[in-house]
Amino acid sequence: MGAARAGIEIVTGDITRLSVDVIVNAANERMLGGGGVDGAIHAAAGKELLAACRDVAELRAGVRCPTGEARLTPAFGLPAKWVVHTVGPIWHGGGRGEPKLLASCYRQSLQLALGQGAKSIAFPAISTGVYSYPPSLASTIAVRECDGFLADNPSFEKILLVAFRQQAADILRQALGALGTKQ
Ligand code: AR6
Repeated sequence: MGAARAGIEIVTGDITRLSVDVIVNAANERMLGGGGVDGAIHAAAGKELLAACRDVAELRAGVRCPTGEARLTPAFGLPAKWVVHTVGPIWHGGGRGEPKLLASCYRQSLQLALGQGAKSIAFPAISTGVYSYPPSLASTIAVRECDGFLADNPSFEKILLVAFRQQAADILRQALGALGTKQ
């Protein structure tokens, strides 16, 4: 449903079905799949995605992508062209740098997409599932970072913020509305 701000759109449903240049995966540091949206993306993309993830260099044992960073792979069987894998912070109450790390996920993902010449990207609600980040706080960060990116990169066409459930969409819409009133 409708865009509250040009360039940012909130949609409800399964991110793996979207025909955008880039979809973002809420991965973990190992980058070898998991549950939630990570499991759905790997299942829909096929086994080649796992092989591509395995090929990403390990920085240290078991860490291909540290929390707050992002890595790019092709999207294989998905309608998208690329997958950006980013690792959101696990929520520990907010005092362990979670807001900065989550903002960094959005920023790095958007920069990687830009570097590929992408014009459209879809994000799931990073960290708000297994990693327990409060959805309203996470949504505020998501819309702020996306809005800032679009202000800096006006030729980028579309950022979809994908809510898996209606309640998450309502929370995102509220955050987008609040952003509008601050400017
Ligand atoms: N499309 C869009 N959103 C989805 C989908 C989907 N197909 N499936 C789930 N979501 P989570 P996290 C939503 O747990 O909190 C994994 O095991 C979901 O409702 O997927 O960052 C990884 O391997 C929620 O709002 O990611 C990591 O170990 C959002 O996606 C860990 O979970 C994120 O939930 C990462 O946890």
